Amino acid sequence: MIKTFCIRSLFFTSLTLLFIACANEKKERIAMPTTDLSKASLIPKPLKTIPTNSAFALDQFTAIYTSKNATGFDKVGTFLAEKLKDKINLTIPVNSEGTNTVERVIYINQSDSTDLASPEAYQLYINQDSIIINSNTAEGAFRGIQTLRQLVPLKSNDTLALQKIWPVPSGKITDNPNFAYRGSMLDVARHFFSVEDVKKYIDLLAYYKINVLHLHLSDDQGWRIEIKSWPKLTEVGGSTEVGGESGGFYTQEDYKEIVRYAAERYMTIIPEIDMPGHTNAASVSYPFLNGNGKTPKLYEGTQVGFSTFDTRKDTVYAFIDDVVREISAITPGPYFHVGGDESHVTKKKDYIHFINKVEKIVQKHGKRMIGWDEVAIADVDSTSISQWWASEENAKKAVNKGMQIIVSPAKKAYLDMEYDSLSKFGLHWAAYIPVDTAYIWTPEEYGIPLENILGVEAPLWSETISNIDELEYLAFPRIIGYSELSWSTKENRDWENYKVRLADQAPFLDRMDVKYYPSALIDWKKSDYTYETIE
Ligand code: NAG
Repeated sequence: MIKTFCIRSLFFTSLTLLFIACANEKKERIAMPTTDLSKASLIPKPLKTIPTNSAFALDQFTAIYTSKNATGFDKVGTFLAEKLKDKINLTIPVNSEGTNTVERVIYINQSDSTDLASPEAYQLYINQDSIIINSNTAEGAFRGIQTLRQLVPLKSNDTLALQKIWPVPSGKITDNPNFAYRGSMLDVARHFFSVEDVKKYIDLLAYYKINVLHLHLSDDQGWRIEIKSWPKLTEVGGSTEVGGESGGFYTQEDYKEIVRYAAERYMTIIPEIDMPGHTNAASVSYPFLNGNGKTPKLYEGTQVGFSTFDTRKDTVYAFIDDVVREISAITPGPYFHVGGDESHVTKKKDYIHFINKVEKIVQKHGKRMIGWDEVAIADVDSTSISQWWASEENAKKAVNKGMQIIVSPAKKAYLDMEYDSLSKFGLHWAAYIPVDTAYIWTPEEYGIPLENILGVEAPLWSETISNIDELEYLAFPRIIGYSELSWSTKENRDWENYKVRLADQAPFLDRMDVKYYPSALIDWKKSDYTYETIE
C-alpha cells in the first residue's frame, strides 16, 4: 500500500535547505535492490564516487524542487523532468506546491560551499528518500543532472517494473572537470548541416558534459552565415558545397537559435571565419577580397591551401571589421576564431601582418581571438588562444608567448580521420584513429605545460560526410572518449574500464537514433551491471 505524507514547508536559502515533511502514516519501505554506484557506467567518470548500496525509488510520487531565487535552477529542474519523461515516460512535477502525494524529492540546491567554488562542480547525494544535487551555479547543477540521467535505468526488474519504480543506485558523487574547455568542432562549410542537425549534435554532446561547440562557418567551398552588410557572401558563397550540392547557410536568426539552444545546455558557441586562406567562397562573392586579382569560381573539390585574402588592402580589413562586428553582436561567448590555417599562398610577412591586424579587430569587438596553431608565428597577444592541431613547433611558440592552448592533435583528436581502412567515411592523412587510439592519450603528453592547456577539442571536418547519419558515424563513439579525456582526471581513466562503460552507452545512443560506428559497442562486453537495465 502506498502511504502518503505531506510537505509542510519548503524553504531554500543560499546557506541551508530546510525541508520539513510529516508522515500522516508510518511509511513502509519498498524493498530496493542492492546497488553498487561505483560500477555504474558513467561517462565521463566522476572525480569521486562512494556507493552506499541501496537505491532511491524513482516513481510517480517523486517531485523535483529547486532553490528559489537562484538564477537558472528552475530551468535545470524542468530540463531534468523533460529528459526523464522522454526516457521512462514518467511525469515528475517541478516546484509544484500543495501536492500531498510526494514521497520522495529530488532537490537541485544552490550552495555556497567553497568546495564547489569552480563553476561546474557539483555534488550528487542519492539516498533512499531523496536525491540532492548541490552546486554553486546552475551550470554545475546542469552537469550534475547529466550524471543523474545516466543513473536512471531504462527498465527495472520485474517486481519494481510492475510497481513502476525505477531504482537509482545510492551513494555520493563529488565531481568537477579537469579542463574548463571541452569541445567539438563541426565543419558546416564543406557540407552544410541544418539547425535541427546541429541541435541534435548539441544534445548528444551536452549529455557527455561537453561545453563548447566550435562552428567552422566559412571555407573555400562555402560561406554559411548571413552578414547583413555583405549579402552576396551567402547568396553566392553559400550556394554550393563539396560535390556540387546546393549548400545552405544560417540566417542570423538561425544562428541566434543555435546559440540559445546551446546556452540552455550551458554550451558556448564559437564562430569561426577562416582567413586569410580558405577564403575562396568569400572571394567569389566579392572578388576585391582576392589576393591574386582574379575572379575565382565556386569550388566544389577538397583541396586546401590555394586561396588568400589580399592582406595589403584597407578595404579587406573594413570588410573583416563588418563580419566580426555582426557575428560578435550575436555571439554571447567570449571567443572569435579566425582560422589562420594553411595559408600556403600568402607570403609569410603578409600573413603575420594580417593576423596582427585581425587580432586587433577581434579585440575591438570584445572577443578573445582563437586561431589554428599557425597564428603563433605572428605577434599575437598572450590573451589570444592557439588551437594546436599539427605543428609542435607552433605549439612551443604559443607557449613562449604565454598563450593558452586548445589541444586538438590531428593524429588523436580529429573526428574526420577513418577508424581503419574499412571505414565508410573519413580521411587518413594524419592517421587511422580506432576507438582505443582516440581514448588512450593525455593532453599533457606533448610537452605543453599544464597551465597553458585550456582544454581539448575534437574537430569534425566534413569533406567526406553530407548528412547527420554520416556525421554520427564519425563522431560516435569517439567523441564520448574525448569528453572523458577532458573532464576526468588521468588517474580516473583506464581503457579496459572505459571500454565496458562505453559499450553500455549503446541503449542511450539507440534511443537517440544515433548511427554510431558499431563495432565498439556491439562486439565489446557490456558490464554485468548496467543501469540501463537493472536486473
Ligand atoms: C586540414 C585543414 C582542414 C581540413 C582537414 C581535414 C585544419 C586546421 N585544416 O588540412 O581544412 O578539412 O585538414 O582533415 O585541420
